[in-house]
Amino acid sequence: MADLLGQLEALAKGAREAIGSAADEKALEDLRVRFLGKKGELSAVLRGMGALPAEERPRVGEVANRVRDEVEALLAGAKSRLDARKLEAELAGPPIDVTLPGRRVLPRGHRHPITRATEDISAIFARLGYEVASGPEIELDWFNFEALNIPPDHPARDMQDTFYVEASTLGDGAPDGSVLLRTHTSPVQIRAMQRLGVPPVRIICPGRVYRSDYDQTHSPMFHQVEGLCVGEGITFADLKGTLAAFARAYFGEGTRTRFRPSYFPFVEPGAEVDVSCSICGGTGRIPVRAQGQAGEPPQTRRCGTCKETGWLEVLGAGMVHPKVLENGGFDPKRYSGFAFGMGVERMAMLRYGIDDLRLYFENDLRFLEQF
Ligand code: 2NM
Repeated sequence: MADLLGQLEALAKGAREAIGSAADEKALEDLRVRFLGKKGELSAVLRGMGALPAEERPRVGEVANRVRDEVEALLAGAKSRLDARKLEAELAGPPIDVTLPGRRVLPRGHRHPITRATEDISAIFARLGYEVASGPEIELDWFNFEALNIPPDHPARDMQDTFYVEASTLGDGAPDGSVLLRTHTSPVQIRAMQRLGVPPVRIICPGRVYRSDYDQTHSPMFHQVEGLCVGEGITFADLKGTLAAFARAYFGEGTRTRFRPSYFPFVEPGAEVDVSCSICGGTGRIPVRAQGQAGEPPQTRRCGTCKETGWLEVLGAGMVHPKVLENGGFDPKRYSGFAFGMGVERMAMLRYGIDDLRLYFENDLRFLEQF
C-alpha cells in the first residue's frame, strides 16, 4: 500500500510541475492524456490496486480520487490562464478594423419579379398622383363582399371560391362565416374612403389575395393592384385617359387600349380593358428570320401570347357603383369615381415573357436569377 500511495504522491508532484509550465493548449491536452488518460499514469496506479488486500483498497482509492480531482483542477486552471493570456495578446496587438470592406465579393441579390412588377406599376401611378394604401389580408365579409355590392348569393361567396377563417378561433366574438382571406384588394379601398372621410381620393392598393383555386393558370394566392379615383366630376373619360396612359408607360409608348363592356357588381358601367399585344405589336403575327428569296412576302408565325388577336386582356375597370361610394362614406349625388384592377402575375408574365404561373412560387434559382 505504501508503495501505491508513494506513486500517487509522485504523480501529483509531477503533474503540478508539468501543468504549471505547459506553454499551450496542445501541451495541456498531452498532459491530460499522460496523467488521466486510459493508458495514463493514474490508470496504471489503479490497476495495481487489484493486488492489495481488500481492507487497504478504500484508503488508496480515496487518495487516488483526490489526486485525480487535483490534476483536473490544475488542468482547468492552466486552461483559463492560457485563454486569458491569448486574449491579452490579441487586445495588445493591432486593432481589428470592422469597417474594412469584405475580401470576398458576394453576388448581389435582387427583387422577385412579382415585387418588381408591383413596384413598377405603383411608380407609374405615383406619377399620376396616386398614393399606395394597404390593409389586412384577413378581412371581414362586410369589407370584402357586402360593402362592394356583392350579393349574398354571388358565387364568389361560396366556400368553393373563398377561404373562410373559423372566426370562433379568433376569440373576438365574430361569427363564423364573417371572417375570410380577402379575395381582392378592393376592401382596402373601402377602408381608405372611410379613413380619408372626404374626396378627392387617389389610391392604389397592391397586395396578396386568396382564392380557392389551383390549376395550370390559377394559384390559391396571387397578387393584385387595384386603383381608385374619386372626386367631383370624375367621368369615364378620366378612366380611359388614366388607363391608356398607364398602358403606354408599362407596355411601351406605342401601346393602344380598347374598352369592352363587362360586369362587376361594384361598378356601373363596367369594362374589360385590352392592350395591343406587346409581343407581336398588335399584328397577331411574329416575323420569322428571313429564309425566302428577295421579293417574297416576309415569313411570319402565329403570336401565341395574344392567340393571333393582337389584343391582351389585362384590366377590369368601371365607374364606382353609387352604393359602394355610400359604403365608403361618400355622397354619390355629389361625388363620382372610377376604379380598376389587374393581376400582377399576368402583368409580369407579359412584360418579362414568362409562360408558366407556377415558376413564380417554386423558388428555383434558374428562374429567379434571370431577373
Ligand atoms: C376590378 C374591376 C373593376 C374595383 C372597384 C373598387 C372599389 F373598391 F372602389 F369599389 N376597387 N376595385 C374594381 C373595379 C376592380 O378588378 C378587376
